[in-house]
Amino acid sequence: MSNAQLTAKHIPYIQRAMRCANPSAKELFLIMEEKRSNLSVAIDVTTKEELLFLAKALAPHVCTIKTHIDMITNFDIHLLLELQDLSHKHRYLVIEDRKFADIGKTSKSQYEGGMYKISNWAHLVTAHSTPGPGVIEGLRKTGLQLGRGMVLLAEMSSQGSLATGQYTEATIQMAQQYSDFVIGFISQHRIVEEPYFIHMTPGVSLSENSGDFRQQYRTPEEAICRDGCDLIIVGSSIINAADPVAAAREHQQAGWEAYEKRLGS
Ligand code: 5BU
Repeated sequence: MSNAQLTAKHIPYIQRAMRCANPSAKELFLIMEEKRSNLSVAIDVTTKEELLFLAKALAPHVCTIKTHIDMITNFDIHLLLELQDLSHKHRYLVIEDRKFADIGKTSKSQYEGGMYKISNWAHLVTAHSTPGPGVIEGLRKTGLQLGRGMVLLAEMSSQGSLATGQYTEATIQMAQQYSDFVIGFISQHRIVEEPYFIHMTPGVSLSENSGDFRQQYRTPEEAICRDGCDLIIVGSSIINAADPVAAAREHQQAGWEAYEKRLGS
């Protein structure tokens, strides 16, 4: 296949890193290549002890750790300092799955202020595109100078999601307008061909998992080879496993094998 014919899903992560204007996007592709991991673990737990225990144990296997910091009942600043320390030591990025969805001014205040001061520690954050470009502009004002990035929700994994069709198309256009800060999408499929945009996908599991509350799952191979996504987000199948480290290793391996298969296809 000549270079001109290569679509993003056939380009190695390392080469895609070189095409990124955003430093966090570049770093993410480099970490994925270096650690041979396209696995993000969603550590959805309710105490800082559990979060740190799992972050430490799973860190060698993942390229990112995804948090819902507002689930933590005993949150304090030490949790963030330790998460940051671990991210340097084990080379992973932190995605705070905050799903900002307000006007730009409010989202900006929620991003940099309040109890969590998310912009201080999260390399990446998620946002809905429902408010229009203002939400990107608000977060970008704070995040760009810190080298942060954001990920737009273009599709969701839950059955009956309204993020389809024209909504997804409009989300793509918003991302293209601000590609210095929007590093990619949460989606269920590859939706664009620009190699610097990363497609992160939740709703992934190796086990025969039927999700609660209409969550839908498919395997790493289906997500990466069939659907063209770049990074798999796995929560309960790892963190609720009898042996979370072994489950992380299995998902890492399955995700990486699917990626190598895709490159060769
Ligand atoms: P699970 O336990 O593997 O189902 O966890 C999936 C995680 O991804 C969880 O933290 C969700 O909040 C998150 N998620 C999702 O499942 N589906 C989506 O469309 C988006 C986020 Br956006």
